[in-house]
Amino acid sequence: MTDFKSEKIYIFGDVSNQSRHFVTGVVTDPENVSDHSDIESSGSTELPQAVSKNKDKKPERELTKSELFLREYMARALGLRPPPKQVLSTVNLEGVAKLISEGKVKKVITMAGAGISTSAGIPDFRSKGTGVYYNLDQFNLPDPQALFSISYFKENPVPYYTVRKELLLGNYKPTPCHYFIRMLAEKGVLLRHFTQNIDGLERVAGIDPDLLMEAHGSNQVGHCMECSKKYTNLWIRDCLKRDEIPKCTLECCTGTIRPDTVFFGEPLPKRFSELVDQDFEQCDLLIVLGTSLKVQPFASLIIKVPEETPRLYINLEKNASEAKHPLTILVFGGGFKFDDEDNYRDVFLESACDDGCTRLAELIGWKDELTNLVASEHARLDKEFLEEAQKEATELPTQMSHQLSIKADTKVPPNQIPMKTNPRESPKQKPCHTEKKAEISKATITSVSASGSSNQKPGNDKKKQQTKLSTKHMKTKK
Ligand code: CNA
Repeated sequence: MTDFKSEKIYIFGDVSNQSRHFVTGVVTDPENVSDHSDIESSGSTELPQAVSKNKDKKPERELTKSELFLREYMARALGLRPPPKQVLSTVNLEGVAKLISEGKVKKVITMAGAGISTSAGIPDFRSKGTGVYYNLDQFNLPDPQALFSISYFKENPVPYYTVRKELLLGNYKPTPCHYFIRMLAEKGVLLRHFTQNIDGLERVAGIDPDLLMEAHGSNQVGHCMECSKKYTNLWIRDCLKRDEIPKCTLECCTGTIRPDTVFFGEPLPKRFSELVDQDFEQCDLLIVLGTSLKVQPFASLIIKVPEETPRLYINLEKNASEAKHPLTILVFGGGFKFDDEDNYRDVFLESACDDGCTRLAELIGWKDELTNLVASEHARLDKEFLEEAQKEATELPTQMSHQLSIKADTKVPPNQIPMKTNPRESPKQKPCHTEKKAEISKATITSVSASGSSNQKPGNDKKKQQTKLSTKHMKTKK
């Protein structure tokens, strides 16, 4: 365990790709970036394009957004511009609530991180003691981020799936904070919810998918890393329940199934940069919830709203979001200015997200509605989870009796289970070579032998290695 819990800023995304327009960089210490070697891979590619309108005239060029920002910043620093208008009547939670209750904001953006789901039972990354990064000793990783790096996953998916098993198998209920975001949507004031979370709880909470931007993807689907065949979360869950690393079911393929989430070192979805460009310049209130703001390019979104736009940050800790070093300010735009004398728009509420959102709802006059929404939705989900569990319990004996009947059938070896035994998804196995093989493959799926790992098919001596998750690795939380 080294400096991963410190002030490092981590980047999701291939800076040469979709996220090019962001000022992206890894800053070992955001307050000490004078050494340029500390800024790796600046992805800002908005270099001025010379636009020559008239050959005889000096070429004119349009200023890029970054240049405009710098020009405005410098002009303001030199006192050449009037200070931005203060929108909040008071720079505190009451002031924010007043804006909402008086209908003065119509384009609210919410930005969230793992902290909005911890009260649902899903650990975040960086909370001391409970965060995922504090519970990885058993894996002997080169560094904690390796767990979520695509290169390491390709090499060894066991630590990832062992840690993620709990998240993927759990039935989690959205938190009051999730439902507060839904209420903003239902009141017609939510422009977009940008989340770094992959737990899908925003969808479960009933937030319209059009209003959602899951910046780091979602674990609702996955695909084979070799042949790209799609697999549902439910199918992946079934593998994990059997303590197996999900492997492609196609006879000709031995690929590992990966969830469609963004790993470190991968580009963010194209829709992300499109929506950032489209939404942030219109935003009239920014609410940032439960994130350490350490992962780029997400973290620097807070500087993309207009200068007048109030910004509310609800989190258990303030984090290093207040930049002080001039170079940090130039690179990342300054961050929040909670404690500055001339702060006219940044409000920090040191609080759990649920409490903070409930307090905000109370000040707006929505508290009863929020409480009722949470209660009714939780009751509905409890019922659904119970029905699901009952269904699974009744399916189990069916699966076992089916296996017994197969054992009696000499055409299929006893250690192989028919496809039908996976009730939630029947990935259609396509023939790789011949019809005959296809017939056989239809009747079989990979099974784990007593020794640990083989998939034998009649007439096919190819063995598909199936990695079994070690039960000693299952529990990562203490
Ligand atoms: P992080 O770096 O672990 O930071 C979480 C922040 O939330 C910390 O500053 C905590 O102090 C704060 N926090 C924790 N609990 C609460 C609470 N109840 N109320 C208020 N604040 C709280 O996580 P980030 O989201 O900032 O980092 C981005 C990573 C984490 C993304 O790539 C995510 O995919 C990833 N992640 C997601 C999940 C999930 O989907 N639920 C879980 C764990 C990690």
